[in-house]
Amino acid sequence: MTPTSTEALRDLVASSLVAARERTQLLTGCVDDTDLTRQHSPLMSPLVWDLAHVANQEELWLLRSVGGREPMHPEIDPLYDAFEHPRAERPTLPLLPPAEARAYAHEVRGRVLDLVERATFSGTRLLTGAFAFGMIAQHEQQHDETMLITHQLRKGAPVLSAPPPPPPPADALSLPREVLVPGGPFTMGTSTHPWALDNERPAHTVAVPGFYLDTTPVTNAAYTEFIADGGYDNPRWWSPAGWDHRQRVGLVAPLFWRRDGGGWVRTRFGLTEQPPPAEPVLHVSWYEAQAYAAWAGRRLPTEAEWEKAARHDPATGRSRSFPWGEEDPGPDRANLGQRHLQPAPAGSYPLGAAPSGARQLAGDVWEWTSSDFLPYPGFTAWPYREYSEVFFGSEYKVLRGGAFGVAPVVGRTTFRNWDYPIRRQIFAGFRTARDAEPAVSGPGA
Ligand code: AVJ
Ligand code: FE
Repeated sequence: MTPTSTEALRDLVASSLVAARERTQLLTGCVDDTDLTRQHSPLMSPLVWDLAHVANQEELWLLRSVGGREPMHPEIDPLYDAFEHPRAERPTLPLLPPAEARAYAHEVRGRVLDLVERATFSGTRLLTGAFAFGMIAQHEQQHDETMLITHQLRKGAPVLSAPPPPPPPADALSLPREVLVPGGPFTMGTSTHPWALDNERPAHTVAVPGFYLDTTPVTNAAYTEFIADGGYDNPRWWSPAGWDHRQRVGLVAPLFWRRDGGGWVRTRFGLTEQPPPAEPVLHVSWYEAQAYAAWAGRRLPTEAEWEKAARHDPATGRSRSFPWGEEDPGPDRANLGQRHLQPAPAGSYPLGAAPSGARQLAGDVWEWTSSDFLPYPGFTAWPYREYSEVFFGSEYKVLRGGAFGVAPVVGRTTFRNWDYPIRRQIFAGFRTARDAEPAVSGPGA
């Protein structure tokens, strides 16, 4: 996405906002008002909160900050400020009922599209490269993913449907288990992508020693072996905090899995089915990912390793926007955009492979990394501290790559997601890594 003319940028802004709204309408239009206002999990907001929050942020940033307009309904602002009310509290607030939330979102959007018609996308930092518009399209898409998680947590008959991902290519079963990423520096983050968010900036050089990375995310079949081998019952594989958590909440398998005779079934958007063996495992916490990696004699990749494997091109020494290069993600390269309601089998999307040979580094499942969510050197909060800065620290772990429910506008390879290491409702899986050169052992080792 690097439109060269104002008109191309205008079209990109409009189509990005429209795509986000179509998805919001799909996710909020397929359930009744009771379902929209109910809380399906204490981890999530009622869907009607997400809907009005998306509109409120759009009003704040595009109509007020960029457009200089007066607030439309200043009295509702505090209701939709994510920092004033934790998710668990939101159902008790005097929220706009569904019809009013829809009308508000519609009204804001109409005025925003008028603004887009006249905007010049220059003069202020918010306007340059249409940043504020891109940020708002991404914000709505991020909440669409949040709403998709709410749908996954919702009990009841399926209301969403989508075709399954295409079958994997013929070579999927004969891929090498891991790829080598040779040691050396690479460029992490970006200073140039106009819609990159503050935590992806600035670009900086990071030295990464050589390592091996799984060619694909860890599959349900591989993860089931870990379960069958007693992985959940052996503290040896778990970090102390992970084991403590595993004991306290009684983890035995990924979220949404349950025993069925000798095997397992899972629920996925209201359907109960056997976990497809070749599909990347989903709904595991960072603690489970870490235990699996230890059991496999490996470890999680660091965030820098992950990004290097995903975008460093050894032929040019440069970092790409996507694993395959600069072209926007299409259906032949990555499972993004909620085209499907599940990850594609491991080994899919050969056209989306990174220079390292690793596949599915964009789309399918978010991948836990071993890293804490920290600012890059030279970070400055922009345009608001509450997007990233207030979350930096060791409580949150970074996830990379995006899942099947991530929109292409968010799917660039520098994008950083983060969550608590206990979280499992997110569309998270992982892949494992190991050092290329065995570490030099210390005295007595
Ligand atoms: C980047 C997914 C962690 O949902 O908390 C939405 C995105 N920020 N509204 C979140 C976000 C503000 C954020 N994550
Ligand atoms: Fe938000």
